Amino acid sequence: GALVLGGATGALAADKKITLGFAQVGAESEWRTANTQSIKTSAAKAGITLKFSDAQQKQENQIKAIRSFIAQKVDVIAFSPVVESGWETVLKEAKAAKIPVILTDRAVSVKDDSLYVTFMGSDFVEEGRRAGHWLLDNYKAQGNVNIVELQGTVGSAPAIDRKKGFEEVIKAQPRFKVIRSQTGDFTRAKGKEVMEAFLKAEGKKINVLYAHNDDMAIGAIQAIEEAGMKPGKDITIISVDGVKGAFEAMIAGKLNVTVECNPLLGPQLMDAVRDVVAGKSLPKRIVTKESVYPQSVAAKEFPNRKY
Ligand code: GZL
Repeated sequence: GALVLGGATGALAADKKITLGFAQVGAESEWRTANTQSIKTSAAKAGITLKFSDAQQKQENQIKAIRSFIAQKVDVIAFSPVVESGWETVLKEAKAAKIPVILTDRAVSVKDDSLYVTFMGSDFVEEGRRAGHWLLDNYKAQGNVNIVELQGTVGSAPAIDRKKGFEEVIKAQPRFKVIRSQTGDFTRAKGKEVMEAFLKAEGKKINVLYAHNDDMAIGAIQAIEEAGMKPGKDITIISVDGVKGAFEAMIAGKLNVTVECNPLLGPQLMDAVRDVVAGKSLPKRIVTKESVYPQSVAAKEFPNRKY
C-alpha cells in the first residue's frame, strides 16, 4: 500500500531532536551557578539540544537572547526573568512565532498568562514567611528587636515576595522592626558593601540581619567581623537559598538559619519541555518542594547537599 506520509512525518516529529533556548539571569550567586549546572546536565541527559545565554543580570540581554532563539526557530524557549515587568512585547513575538515559553525560577507580571505555558519555581512569599516564623519562634532576647534587611535584585520576584512574606509574619509582634532595608543585588560584594553602610549608621543597635540570599549574607558576615562584632551571636542572621557556603557558615556558628530555595530545576524543566513538544497540557504553576535548615542540623545535613 501507499506509504502513509502523515504517519511517517508524525514518526519523524516524535524522535526529531528537540532544541531548547534557555536565557539565564547571570552567574551572580552560588544558587544561580547550581541552577545553570542543573539545566545543562539535565539537557544533556535528556538528549535535548541546549542553546544557553547568560544575561549578566540585564533584562535587555535576556530579551535579545529570546529574540535570537525565535530567529533560530528553537522548539521551546525557557528563561528565569531577572525582573517581573517588561516582558509583554517579546513574549508576544514568541507566541506569534508559535514557540512555547516556560518560565523557571522567577515569575513575570503579564495581563495575558497565555504568553507562557507554565511557571515552575519556588513560592518566594512562603520562603519569606518561613524566615519570619523562624525569627519569632527562635529569637529569645526580650525588648525591641532591630532588623536590617538585604533585599535581592530590585524588581525581581524573589526580592518582592521574600520581603512581603517576612513582613506579613513579623507584623504580628511589633517589637520586631525592620530599621533599614536596601538591595544588595543578590551578590556577596554588594551584600558586604551595604552591610558596612548599615553598621556605620546603626552599629551595635542592629540585632538581626535578614538577607534575601546566602551570598549577600556571606558578604555581610565579612563586614560584621571587620566591624569587630560576632556574626551569628551579636547579630542573628537569617538567610535564604541553602547553598554550601551557608552550611559552612552555620557550622562555623556565623549564620543561624537558611531557608532552602531549590535551584535543581533541570530534570523537571526537561520533562516539561518534552511534554510541551508532545502536545501534552501542563499545570500553569509547578511549585518546587523545599524546607528550612537551622544551625543545629547543619553539620548532619551538609554531606547531603547537592548545591
Ligand atoms: C531564587 C533565585 C534567586 C536566589 C539568588 O529562586 O531567583 O536568584 O535566591 C539568585 O541566590 O541570585
